[in-house]
Amino acid sequence: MDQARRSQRRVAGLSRRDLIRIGAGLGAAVVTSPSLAQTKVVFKASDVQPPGYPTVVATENLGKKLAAATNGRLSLQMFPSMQLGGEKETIEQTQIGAIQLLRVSAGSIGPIVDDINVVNMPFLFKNMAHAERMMDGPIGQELLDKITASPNAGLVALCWMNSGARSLYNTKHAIKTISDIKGLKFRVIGNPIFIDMMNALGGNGVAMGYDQVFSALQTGVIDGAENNPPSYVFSNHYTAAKHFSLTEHLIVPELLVFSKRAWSALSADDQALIRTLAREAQMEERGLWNTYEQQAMDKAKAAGCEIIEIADKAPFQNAVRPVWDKYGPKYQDMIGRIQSA
Ligand code: GTR
Repeated sequence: MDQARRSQRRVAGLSRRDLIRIGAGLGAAVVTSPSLAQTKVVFKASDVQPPGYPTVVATENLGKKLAAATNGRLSLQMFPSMQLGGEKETIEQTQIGAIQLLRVSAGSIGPIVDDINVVNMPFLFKNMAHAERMMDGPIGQELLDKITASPNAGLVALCWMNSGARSLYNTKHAIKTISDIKGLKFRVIGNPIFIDMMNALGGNGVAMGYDQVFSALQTGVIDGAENNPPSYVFSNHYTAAKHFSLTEHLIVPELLVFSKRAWSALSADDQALIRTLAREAQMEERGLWNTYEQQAMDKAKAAGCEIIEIADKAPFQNAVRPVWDKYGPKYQDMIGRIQSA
């Protein structure tokens, strides 16, 4: 092989075999460009939420900054709206490295990393500002590190994102007091804490993928679900379930995680860059969230949905005591620290 051809095949100091090995390790698209003497890696990013959703926008912006900072060597392609599968499936794909960057709910990570379930306890956070203090401070970092250190998770946790508070909505009637929940079937994220919570509130908790909720509401397989206003509206659940009660029983933060397999193929500098940009995404998403949540509420009202304020949440808080009795002792220390954050 003459010198010119040899140097064409050696990109950024790497042989063709090296490049193929790195590409396989990253599970990402690797494009080599001889003229640029550069290896381009395009990470696959996934979110179950639609385009325009705050988590999707903040992650896309992370990708743009990554491309700018590396002269296009690293970039990401976002697959929103469950294009790559529901939340459970995309976690599995991230674990094996087929997806590199995933935005996922802490509700879905709890069954994989038990320590994370502490943030899935009903009525744990007093309000969003309290949850944000947890995310931004040492407890937030400690919980991210627990995911990363978990040997079976296969994930590197990069940052948190705001997801507001989750409330109950249903197709049958207005829920004004706790007795109105009785006998109704509510979809929850597949996590035993949420099933127990729903049952403790007097309903029947049914675990189901986010991708199935809309049609299950339409066909009557479930009577209701629980989520934040943007998910209620921008996943179209509001067109089937007209009664939205502001129970705000859960404040479940979101997470941005990287595939550990792909992560270990990156240089320390690239890892540090991605961590920095993820922290920026955490802050950016928060600003987007407040506007988007307001838009969702306005849209639901304009569509004639009944938005019910719950003046007294105490009966709901009392009803979930069995959940605290069952799971609380396990997380006692962390719960105490979060409560005083
Ligand atoms: C949303 C969250 C999704 C997913 C969904 C669900 O609020 O953004 O990641 O967890 O809830 O209920 O499945």
